[in-house]
Amino acid sequence: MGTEQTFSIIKPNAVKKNVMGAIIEQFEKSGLKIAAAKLTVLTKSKCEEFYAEHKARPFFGELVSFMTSGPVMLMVLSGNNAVAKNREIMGATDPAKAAPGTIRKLFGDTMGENAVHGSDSPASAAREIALFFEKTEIVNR
Ligand code: FUP
Repeated sequence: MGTEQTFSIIKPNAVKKNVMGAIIEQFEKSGLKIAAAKLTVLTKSKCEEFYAEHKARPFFGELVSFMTSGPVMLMVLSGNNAVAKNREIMGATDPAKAAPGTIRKLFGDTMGENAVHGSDSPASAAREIALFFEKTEIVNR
């Protein structure tokens, strides 16, 4: 698998804990490179569009409310096998079940407030990146 891009979000609980640098260090240590980054607060409508696949789930309202509750860091990460690599270093969705040393184990609080988002496939990565970044905002690295 060659160089690919994935989409990452450092979620509001992790920004609040001031561990953006520590999380980015995990990305960089694993060989992933930041190709675009934006610190922002998501609007409700953009967040609902982003999580559209979860619209019917019972936790959807809570998820959108949390994800719009404070600043998030949106990133495009680039590297060899970036989608799978990022999923591996993030760990399981529930921090309590995430493997030792993973980002969610280190910095996640609960299933909902699990510190980071990462695309689950190259197709999701392409959709998610296009939702938040213009092509001209992404550098080649
Ligand atoms: P992941 O791909 O690991 O981010 O997990 P999902 O796509 O299944 O879930 C997306 C987000 O929904 C999670 F990050 C947190 C939230 N979620 C809950 O709050 N409760 C659940 O039971 C499942 C997911």
